[in-house]
Amino acid sequence: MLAYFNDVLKIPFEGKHSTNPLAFKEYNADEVVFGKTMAEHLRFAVSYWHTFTLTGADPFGLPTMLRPWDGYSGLDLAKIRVEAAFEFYEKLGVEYFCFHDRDIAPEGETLRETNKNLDVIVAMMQDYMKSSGKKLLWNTQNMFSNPRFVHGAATSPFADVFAYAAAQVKKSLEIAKTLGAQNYVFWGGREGYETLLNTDMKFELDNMARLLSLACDYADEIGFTGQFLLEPKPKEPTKHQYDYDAATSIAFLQKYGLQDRFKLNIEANHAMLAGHTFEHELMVSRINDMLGSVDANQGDSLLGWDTDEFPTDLYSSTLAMVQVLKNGGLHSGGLNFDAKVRRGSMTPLDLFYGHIVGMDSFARGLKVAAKLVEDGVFDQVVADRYASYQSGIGQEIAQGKATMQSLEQYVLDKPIKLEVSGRQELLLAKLNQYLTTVE
Ligand code: XUL
Ligand code: CO
Repeated sequence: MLAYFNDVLKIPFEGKHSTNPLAFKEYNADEVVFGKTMAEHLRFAVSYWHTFTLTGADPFGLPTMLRPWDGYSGLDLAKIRVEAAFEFYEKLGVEYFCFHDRDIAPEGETLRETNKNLDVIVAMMQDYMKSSGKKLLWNTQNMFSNPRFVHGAATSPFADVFAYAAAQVKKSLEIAKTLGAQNYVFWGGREGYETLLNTDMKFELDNMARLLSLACDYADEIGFTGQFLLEPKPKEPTKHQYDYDAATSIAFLQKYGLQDRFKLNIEANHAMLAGHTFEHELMVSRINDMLGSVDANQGDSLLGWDTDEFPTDLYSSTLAMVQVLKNGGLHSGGLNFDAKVRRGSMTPLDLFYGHIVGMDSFARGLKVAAKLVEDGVFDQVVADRYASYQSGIGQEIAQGKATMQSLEQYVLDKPIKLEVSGRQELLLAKLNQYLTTVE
């Protein structure tokens, strides 16, 4: 087979003190942590779009990326990308990948032609998946790039566009079934509004839910059993996106009776854009039994847009992994690197460096999180903090036995004096201690 990444051999684990830039320092796939191997906990996936499709172009500049597939176009380009992609997964030692329909095959003049192009590439992927054992974590549909989606997809005011969107989802679900996708994602980049002055919000939300319901019905019809995921994001490209954050998305799914079919795919950079931390969004999802999968990346707090950087922040990866462990794992989900190398990092080697630092950051996060959870470092503090609900009036409140009258009686003559510390600085010191000392 042709090799596209000739400078790179299979990335080995060499440990903390390795000076080899093409080696893992923390990620040791078979090492057992907290009862499972690192590979089983982390379930890393490569995003097809950032790594094989996008070019480094931004609103101010032309493509910068230097890629082994430069110079090809159309279906030839799509085929070479598949070959290169599977070589990349193998050398990196990642078991899963994710894609949008339009990442993997070019659009034709009609949907019929586009679907034919997809069939060619999907058949090729199926062969590669069989021989390599690599798996599809999820696929999704791109209903945001083509100008037909300028006013939305399922939420477009134009019925023809809704029909097109539905047909696109139908085809992508068939692909999910063919390739055995473990999950199926909906991220609605254009499902929102630019101005309320021309928007029937209620009708658009009803239609967004209608398409998700149609997708559930069609999945049942063709026997696709993967987990549906909705990916919250507050804005960009629309001014306001309807699945704003985890809480908004959960309320939306509950209102339309979709909560048992869907979980959430939580992305770190989207959390930041919504004014939340990554761990906040993970916790909101977890406590509602809605944490399905993760788009592992990071943003830049000085910028108001989705920079999709590879995750390197060890605080964030550690606190995220605490939530994942407390969720009992990600089940059919995984950690998908919805992340791109910077525009100036244009060589193929940078693709490896980006993924290696991302994988090492989450492996380190996993090890530290496992010890924090095992030692119950924060659990005891939290339990102590709410101890007043274990007996007396607190227990009556928690058990729903207290009434307005009984509560008033209880406090009427009782001075309330609170001199209990939240111990925030001590807890942060503990976190630092674990981050620097866990082996
Ligand atoms: C966009 C984004 C998407 C979804 C899949 O911000 O995160 O790539 O992950 O459509
Ligand atoms: Co994403």
